[in-house]
Amino acid sequence: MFNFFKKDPKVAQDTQTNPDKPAPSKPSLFARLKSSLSRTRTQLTSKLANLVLGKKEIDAELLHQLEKILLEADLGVVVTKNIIQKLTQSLDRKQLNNPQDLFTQLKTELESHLLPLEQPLVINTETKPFVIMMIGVNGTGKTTSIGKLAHQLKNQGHSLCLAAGDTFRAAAVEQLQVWADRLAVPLIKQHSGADSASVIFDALQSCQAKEQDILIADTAGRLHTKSNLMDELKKIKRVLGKLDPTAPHEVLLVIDATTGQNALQQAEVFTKEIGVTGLILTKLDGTARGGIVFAIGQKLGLPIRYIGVGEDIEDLRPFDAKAFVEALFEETEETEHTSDKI
Ligand SMILES: Nc1nc2c(ncn2[C@@H]2O[C@H](COP(=O)(O)OP(=O)(O)OP(=O)(O)O)[C@@H](O)[C@H]2O)c(=O)[nH]1
Ligand SMILES: [Mg+2]
Repeated sequence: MFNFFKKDPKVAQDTQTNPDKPAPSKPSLFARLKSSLSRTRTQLTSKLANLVLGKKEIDAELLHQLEKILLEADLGVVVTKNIIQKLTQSLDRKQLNNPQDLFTQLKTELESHLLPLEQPLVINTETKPFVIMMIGVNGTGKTTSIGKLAHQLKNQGHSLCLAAGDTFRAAAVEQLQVWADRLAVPLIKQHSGADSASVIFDALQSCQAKEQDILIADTAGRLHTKSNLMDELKKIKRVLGKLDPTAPHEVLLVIDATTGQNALQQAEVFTKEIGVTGLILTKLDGTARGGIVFAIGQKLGLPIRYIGVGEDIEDLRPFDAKAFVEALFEETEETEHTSDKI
């Protein structure tokens, strides 16, 4: 695929090399984001490139083909229709004169859908502890994201503790214990099968006594029935409120991007039943359907706090709308981007 875009200066800043410093071999955040979105990029932008290949003009038929591509990349009907409508208006006003115009406007439209969702998690340090509850169906990446997030927050200088609130799945406590040991943060836990709300209540008490900055509570992704799970999560919120009426301060819903439209339905249930303040969208590295970010954003209007782009500890990223769209459109060959090394 050939590159339609010059590097955006705002994104490029992040990837500048200081000539005085030897470049470490670690790829920049942007290069990593780009490589993790490669499957979605193939699905979306490579098809776009083929679509306009050899074309000098943009016409209604081409926009029709574009509509199909956007739908196949899981952007969802509403976002796709909205974008095609805007492009059609520009075509009618003779503002889409060549493929470059089309790509430029498409990028702008994509960004404008994502920008309102870019609201990073802000830890209120006056609230001690700031309580984060991690929820979502089983296997979406809750426990792993807790580990990655705890790592980041600790590096930012916060003291924190973890609560092993998934008392249902065998080995869930051990999984979180591995993270707690690795990060050297305290884990409050009980035996498997214990009451989840009681574990998290104890954890908050302990965290309050130690004046820790942040508590992150893991929860189960599956119980015997879905209504059991919702009841348990509601109970956890209730008991937290007994110790601190303002807790939980953040309820993060973890969504697996590889599950496409299913993810959307799950998100709607959790949002309605529990109340969600932010999203973590995981496994964007494992899907060609990263366009689901647009559909989820449009449908739920909830802030996307983080995206998961791999299994490494560093692979949880604050969501950056501009970088996300840029990564979908940028050329992949690393050799063309020597400045991508930091
Ligand atoms: N490739 C990739 N894998 C991820 C990402 N986030 C999580 N995973 C993997 O997804 C799998 C499930 O992650 P968990 O954190 O155990 O999921 P969970 O939601 O806690 O699952 P339950 O405890 O069963 O409810 C693990 O193998 C993780 O390494 C991501 O962003 N990218
Ligand atoms: Mg888990």
